[in-house]
Amino acid sequence: MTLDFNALRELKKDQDTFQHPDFYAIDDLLTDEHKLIRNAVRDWVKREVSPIIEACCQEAVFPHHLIKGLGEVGCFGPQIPAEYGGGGLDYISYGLAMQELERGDSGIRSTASVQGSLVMYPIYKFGSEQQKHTYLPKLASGEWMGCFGLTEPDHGSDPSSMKTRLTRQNGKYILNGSKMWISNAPFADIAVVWAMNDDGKVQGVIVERGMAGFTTPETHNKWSLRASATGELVFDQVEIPEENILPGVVGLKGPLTCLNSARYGISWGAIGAAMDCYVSAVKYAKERKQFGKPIGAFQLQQKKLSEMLTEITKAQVLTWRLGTLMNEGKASPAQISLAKRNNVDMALNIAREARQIHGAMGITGEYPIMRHMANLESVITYEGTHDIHLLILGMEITGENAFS
Ligand code: TGC
Ligand code: FAD
Repeated sequence: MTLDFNALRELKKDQDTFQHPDFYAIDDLLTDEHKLIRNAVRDWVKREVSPIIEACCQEAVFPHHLIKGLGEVGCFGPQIPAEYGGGGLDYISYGLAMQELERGDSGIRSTASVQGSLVMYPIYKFGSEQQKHTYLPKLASGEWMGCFGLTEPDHGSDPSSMKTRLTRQNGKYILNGSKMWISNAPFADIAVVWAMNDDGKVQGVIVERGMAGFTTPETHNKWSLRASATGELVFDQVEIPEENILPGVVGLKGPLTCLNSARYGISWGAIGAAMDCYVSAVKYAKERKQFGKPIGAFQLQQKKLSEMLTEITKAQVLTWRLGTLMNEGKASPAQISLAKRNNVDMALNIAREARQIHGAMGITGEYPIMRHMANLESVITYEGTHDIHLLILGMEITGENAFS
């Protein structure tokens, strides 16, 4: 399906007038730089994403043309040092950028968080100087796109049982196996892939499109994240040059360290989706009249709206504090799990309540509600499911591992 993006942009120009709720004046805790980044991404989303995103989701089209703009507005690796092409910004700036992108659509935030936290970050953290200089600047600008392969058809929550193998054969490294549910896979130029080496340890490698035996079939028929491209990574005797192996880490802590950064970004992103649903619900409740009054005059609707604002405000305070801990290098994986788990669940509940406030209109593409709700069904599953994050917290509290 070909969409006329220029026509859509013209048709829906200036229609997105979003202002974020800030009941506890969280803005007072932000620096001028934070607000600058937040506003720049928000303006870009209003101009480039909002007018086209509904059509993209309806038609299940990934808007490739947005990649350049995402790079220009600094959404690819804002937390990566500037010497490698990143934004050199702090974690609150990174979080605010993810919030604004997900306010537009979870799929667009997904594209950016995979690129920044799951492709650039491992290369920055675990790569050689040569790998950093070769890949990071091109990934920061969006000239190259990447994806992150951890999940396999038979191993999602339990990546330590992965089957993908990196073996030494006749002095060469050979990769065999497959990954599934990989965001950006169908168009990625490179893939950061985690495989089991000959010592039975997880090892990261950079696989480049065009390497013989490497294919990326697209996954179709999704009811969620329809504006994001998802696919498989298939490795059939792929020869990996030694310089493509990430030298800085061995073991599952490699991919899990990257997930800390991405899960943190999601905790902010989910607030964006929740805000969009809340703002739409408030407007609708004030305008829609039944029984001679705006529905917002009825107690039941006020309860829904009050609880939404309460939950958004709690999530804003939580993520701001987590951001300061991230900046100080003190955020623990369990603290990140708490925020990802709480905020995505919060956003999904708000989407469901907002859908009810919009009545039948809530199921249409006239409003963003159903799109956010369907997207959040993926967000609550990827980067560690809702239940896995609960078990991470349970282990932190009790010292007992209830995973296995
Ligand atoms: P376990 O034995 O607990 O740990 C193995 C090693 O890893 C260390 N570790 C961590 N290191 C850094 N950060 C963390 N969060 C860490 N968690 C654990 C740990 O200290 C240990 O190190 P060492 O040195 O002793 O070896 O591992 P386990 O096999 O028992 O698994 C634990 C569990 C279940 C929590 C983990 O496997 C897990 O988180 N599973 C969920 C899998 C997941 O989140 N997959 C996400 C795939 S990527 C994705 O979804 C991208 S979507 C992107 C988008 O579109 O936005
Ligand atoms: P399973 O692990 O099979 O879990 C099924 C159910 O069992 C869940 O409810 C889970 O909570 C529960 N469960 C599992 N283990 C336990 C336990 N020990 N105790 C209690 N309950 C348990 N992966 C990547 O590597 N890269 C990507 O870019 C990526 N993008 C994605 C994009 C989308 C749109 C989606 C939907 C997924 C993506 N994923 C990606 C995969 C994602 O990370 C996995 O789907 C997720 O980790 C869960 O794995 P699974 O789907 O195999 O579920």
